[in-house]
Amino acid sequence: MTTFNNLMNRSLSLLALAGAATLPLSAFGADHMDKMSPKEPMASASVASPMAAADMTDGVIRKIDKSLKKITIKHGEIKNLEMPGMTMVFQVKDESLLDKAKVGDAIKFHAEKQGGSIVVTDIQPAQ
Ligand SMILES: [Cu+2]
Repeated sequence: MTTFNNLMNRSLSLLALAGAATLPLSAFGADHMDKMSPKEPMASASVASPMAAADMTDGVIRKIDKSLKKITIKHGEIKNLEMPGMTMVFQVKDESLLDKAKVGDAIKFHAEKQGGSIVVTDIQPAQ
């Protein structure tokens, strides 16, 4: 009996935590959480990943190759990839990201791992 009550208390407090975390999200988010096991260890990681997608990194464009969809960026630390600052070549997700880009531009960009390579998915002018 004691073990059962302890388990119930733990599950309830985990559910309460999950509910609080999804409060600012849509009804879909809350519904999604209801179907998850409260003991699911990946629950917090899957909640955190959409926020990691917004990580922008400072950089300066060194080289652009539109035909190969590649851009060379001297970049600061990329926190979501745990990469220190360096100059390197990135693949870009979409060629149109290079339309407004010019060599020497200071930018903020988002890069993430996609299928084993690092891909730039967003480029914005630095403020
Ligand atoms: Cu790098």
